[in-house]
Amino acid sequence: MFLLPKLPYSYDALEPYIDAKTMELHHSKHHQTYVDKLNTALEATEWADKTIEEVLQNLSSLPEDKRTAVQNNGGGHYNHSLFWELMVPGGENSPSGELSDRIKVSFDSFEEFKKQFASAGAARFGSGWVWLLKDGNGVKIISTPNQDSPIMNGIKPLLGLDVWEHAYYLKYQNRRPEYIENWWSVVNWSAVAKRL
Ligand code: MN3
Repeated sequence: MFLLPKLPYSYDALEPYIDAKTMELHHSKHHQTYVDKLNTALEATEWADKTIEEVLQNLSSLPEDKRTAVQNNGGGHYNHSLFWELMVPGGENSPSGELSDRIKVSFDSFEEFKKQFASAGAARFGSGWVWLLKDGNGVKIISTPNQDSPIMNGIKPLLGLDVWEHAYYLKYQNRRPEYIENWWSVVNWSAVAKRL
């Protein structure tokens, strides 16, 4: 049985960058629905008591009629649980230590990294996520559709950004690039660094 995690801050804590109403709907409705549908899909199977990571890394072993529901809703549960943890009221300006070094190896500068990450978010057609992953001595950016997640390939993402319209539409309407620009203000870089 999977449970909706409590947010580590209040719904209005990420204002003005992410508004309270969006956070409330996103957490208490969207994420809750992924959890509920995941539980329904896995009810009375051996997978109901595994960790979400185990389930998502073994999608091909699941009963075939459950696979799509678990990919979408299990992915949604994992991705959002991570997303909440990677934001913090007030944010932090930039990464430090090994994370900062890795970003410089791959992108030369933090500014260039942010530019490319934002471009990947803007370019994702429809709904999906943008991710930062480890890559050799550096890091790389990828994006995935729907609720697909690097964890489905056994890769633990360092950072993820939800670019579904439900993540920003109330405040930013169609202005996804503006949402992304503001989201940098609430990124919890120490939480990202801990995932290295
Ligand atoms: Mn979402």
